[in-house]
Amino acid sequence: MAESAAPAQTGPIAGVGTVTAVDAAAGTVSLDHEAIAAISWPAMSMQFRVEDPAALQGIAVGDRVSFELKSATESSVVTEIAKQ
Ligand SMILES: [Cu+2]
Repeated sequence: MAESAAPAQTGPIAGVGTVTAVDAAAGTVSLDHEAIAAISWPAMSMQFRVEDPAALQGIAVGDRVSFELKSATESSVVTEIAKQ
């Protein structure tokens, strides 16, 4: 266990989940994601904006994915998404 208090999460935040909807034209993806402890999120279904819609190439409904959120303050923005 670390001696110091945990610093605020400033960098990308990793998560995993399943794609429930994808709209490359709109640059959005909906994920049924697992809990993300770094930002105290329980598991839930929600829609994200994808920073670069090209990242959605090859991503389809039902895919199991790992993804990164931009930061704790921009947690609705996906910066990376990849099939597991
Ligand atoms: Cu969520």
